[in-house]
Amino acid sequence: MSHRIYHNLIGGEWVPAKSGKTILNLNPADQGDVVGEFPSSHAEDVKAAVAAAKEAYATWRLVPAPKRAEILVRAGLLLQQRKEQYARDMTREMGKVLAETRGDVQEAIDEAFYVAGEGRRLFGVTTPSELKDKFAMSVRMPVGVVGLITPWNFPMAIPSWKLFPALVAGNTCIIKPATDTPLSTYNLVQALVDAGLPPGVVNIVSGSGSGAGAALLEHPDVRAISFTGSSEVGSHVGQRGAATFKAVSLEMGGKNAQIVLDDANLDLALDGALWGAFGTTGQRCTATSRILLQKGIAAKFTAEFVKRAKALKVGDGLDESVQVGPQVNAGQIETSKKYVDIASAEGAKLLAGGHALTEGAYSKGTFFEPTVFGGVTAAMRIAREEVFGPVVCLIEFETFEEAIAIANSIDYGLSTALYTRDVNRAFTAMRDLEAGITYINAPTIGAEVHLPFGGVKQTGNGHREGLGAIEFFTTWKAVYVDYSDRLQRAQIDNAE
Ligand code: UN1
Repeated sequence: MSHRIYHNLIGGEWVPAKSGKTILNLNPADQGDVVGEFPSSHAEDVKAAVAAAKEAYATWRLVPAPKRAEILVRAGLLLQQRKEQYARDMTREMGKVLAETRGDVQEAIDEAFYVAGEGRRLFGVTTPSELKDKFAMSVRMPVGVVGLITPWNFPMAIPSWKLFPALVAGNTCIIKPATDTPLSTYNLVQALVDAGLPPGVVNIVSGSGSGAGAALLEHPDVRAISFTGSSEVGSHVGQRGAATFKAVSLEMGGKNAQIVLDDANLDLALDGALWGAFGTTGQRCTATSRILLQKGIAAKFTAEFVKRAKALKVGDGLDESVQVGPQVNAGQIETSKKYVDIASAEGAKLLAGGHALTEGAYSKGTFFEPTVFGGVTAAMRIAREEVFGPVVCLIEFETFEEAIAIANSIDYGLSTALYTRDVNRAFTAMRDLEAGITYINAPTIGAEVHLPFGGVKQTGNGHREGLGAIEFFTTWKAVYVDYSDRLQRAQIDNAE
């Protein structure tokens, strides 16, 4: 079957990688289905993209922010019109089920309208000067040319979290999409282009992390890098970015806990755990990968959870009756298998799943059974390390305080959830859980675009997307206007 060949977008032109090399984008539900062929870019392509972004910056930064925002509004409307097609493209390249890829496109639509509003805010502050007849204010300026490195699990939403705020703030961008899922970035950027985005303001350079990603990181004219991916790669990105004084925003791993207290609405907690653990085939940085169960409900919850996990329908995400799609590629299957081995060797008890699915229609893709481990203790690797697959572990505890301590005992701090009807404990957990996000009576997944998104400890380096993105994509300038017509020396003449 013939497939389409895609090019990089540089300075408004669609051009192949200079090397002529390409990477195939395969459907994880059917590896014989080639979604498209994308450039394998390297330093010379990145160089051209940065030059184009730099040139475009000279004019884009001067476009009034409310006008920049109008392009986002139009792009949001186009995404609404194209939602179904873009969701289908995304399921085909990434695997998650249609309901979820529709949600992913919806998240980009939400982001467009949310961030477009920022075009009429971008507030600065004024403050009294310490001197007479002097006016003091601070204004937000764009950072310049920014590099965006995005993951495969939210192939349109996460690029939108980075592109839209960067654009409204007046930056120009080079985006390097994940090698597994470039098409959704192309679709997103196509909507921007069709909405009237001028050439060079957004450039796409497809390729691997070691090829295109590294070159972006090393380029001296790139002033900021926003990265979402693993903590291992993120640490490297942060260190290399520091070498050329780039601002670096890192959003990385999680080992998110859902705590269920004895007084919880058990059905609700079960629904939440199932969705949190196996939605997106467990491939969210917010995925529930530890379920902490208080002793009183543990046995009942475990039995019911295992039953429901086993009943989930795994298959091609384009089939509307499927609940759990494939994992994105064979490497992820290997990681899931590796952690099943690790957990078994540590003495955890396999209660459901545990294997790759390879028979019949499954043989064409990269499928893994929804997997549940019981008898897990907080010290085990399966309770501490991110799997990024449909593998969840159950940990039992006696007291609420113990649950908080277990939840906090890991190196990550992205999302957490507590199921209880006790308002005092809910508020205590909201204060004491070490995480960027805490849910009460809702699962660990499902963040909304207009709240701060990000985490503590090895999940991040202090920045936030959503509410925090404008902060990252702007830099403050302090402006003083002296209208006294005489020299006034700060800290010296203010004693008068
Ligand atoms: C991610 O997994 O990197 O909160 C992002 C959620 C989604 C975003 C997840 N809205 O689960």
